[in-house]
Amino acid sequence: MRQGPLLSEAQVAEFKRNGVLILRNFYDLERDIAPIQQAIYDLIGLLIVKYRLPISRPAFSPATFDAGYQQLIALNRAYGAEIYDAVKQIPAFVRLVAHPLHDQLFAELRPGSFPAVAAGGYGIRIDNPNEDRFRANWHQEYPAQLRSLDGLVYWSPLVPVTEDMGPVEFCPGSQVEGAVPVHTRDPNNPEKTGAYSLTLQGEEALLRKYAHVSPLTSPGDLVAIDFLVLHASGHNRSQRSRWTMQLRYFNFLEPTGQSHGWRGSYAAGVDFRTIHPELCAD
Ligand SMILES: O=C(O)CCC(=O)C(=O)O
Ligand SMILES: [Fe+2]
Repeated sequence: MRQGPLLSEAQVAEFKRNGVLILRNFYDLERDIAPIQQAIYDLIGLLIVKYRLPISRPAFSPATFDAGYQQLIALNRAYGAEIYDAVKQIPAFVRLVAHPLHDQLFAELRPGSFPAVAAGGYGIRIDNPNEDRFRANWHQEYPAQLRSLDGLVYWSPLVPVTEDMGPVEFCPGSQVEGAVPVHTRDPNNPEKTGAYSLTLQGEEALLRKYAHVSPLTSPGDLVAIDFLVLHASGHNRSQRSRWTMQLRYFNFLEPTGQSHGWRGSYAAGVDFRTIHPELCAD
């Protein structure tokens, strides 16, 4: 385990300014990441056997842990949903969620906080090529997650994220807007439901106010994202699914979170409008 602070003063200042910070090689690939990739490989294998699919794969390697997945979803997209629900229950992933460095990082980015893991606020996204239904619109994390206004998403890829894979787009500095009201329907994407359907009030004008960045990242890298910073999924126009991990921490000491008892949002079966009617723009 590393000793002393994880971050330099410059990194803490950068995060304060931008609301987003990339930490290269934050995780130990062999110890933290490869076991998750191995388990995903094994789960894909399990489905190939379960459904007797004519898919053959090379032996496991971290670089190609998802071999067979594109053929699997081409045969039946529902197999992909089965994998998606399964992978967040991989023990090595749940261990990563509670990685000791995560509370330390939170404490360094939010001095004086009491860090907490957002229950149900973790999972592994599989952004399939040319599939837009589950893309995240421009959003802030807070309405979709609640828990506390002061929170961080920890985002980390399991594959090297290339330009054509649609890296996440951020508006650095936009956290100063505070919580922005949202519409609960996406007129451009009526098929979207739940958290996916939220759209920001006055989105166009807001997005014009800030620069946009889409950093490229690799396995082992960690992106820390303020719960109030504006961000959106890119468009995956590559041949490979974009596998990325998300987990969320919040602060037990933040007053708004305390006032509603640190309740969760969609994943906890809560309609955020009952807690924050003022954040509903409908
Ligand atoms: O990976 C993505 O496309 C979006 C991720 C996101 O919105 C998040 O991690 O909070
Ligand atoms: Fe997000």
